[in-house]
Amino acid sequence: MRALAFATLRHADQRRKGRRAQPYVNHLAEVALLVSEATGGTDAALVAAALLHDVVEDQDVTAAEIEATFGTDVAALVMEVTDDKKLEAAERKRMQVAHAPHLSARAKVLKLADKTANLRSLAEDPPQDWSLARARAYVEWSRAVVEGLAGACPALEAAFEQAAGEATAAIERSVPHDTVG
Ligand SMILES: [Mn+2]
Repeated sequence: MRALAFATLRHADQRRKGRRAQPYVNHLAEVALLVSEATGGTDAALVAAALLHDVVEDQDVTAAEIEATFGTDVAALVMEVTDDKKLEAAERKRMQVAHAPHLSARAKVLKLADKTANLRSLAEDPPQDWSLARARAYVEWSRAVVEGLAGACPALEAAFEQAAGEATAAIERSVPHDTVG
């Protein structure tokens, strides 16, 4: 609950990119629920890390601050799923694919939950300014990352597959008819 309180304060003014501009904490709650269910409620530190997983990348919180407040285990999990912001966007995406197989087992579960939640969002409330090509590329990139997480959690991998299928269906439904064929 301390992690939830911390995350709600830090992400207070951040919104998702869809038309509904949902509060960013909705995403954090969804990822936390997915990892909680995937681990049968046995890994409170992983749930805390799920609530905090975007706070370094998006809100400029430091690893040291997370470690001081939540301990080394939670901080290490958050940093495992945090991109190096010194790199260009394309390189960061490439690194996620390259690093996925080498994450710890628990970070793989968190990564799977994040990618599942993001594709559900893409299906339900896609970013308004994304082209079809960008949305399709995002699904393909997500699949490439998740390939590297194979075996981490069969139930979440199935949930990801479902979300990826729904995202692709939603994207293709949105294609204007006069441009088909
Ligand atoms: Mn996320």
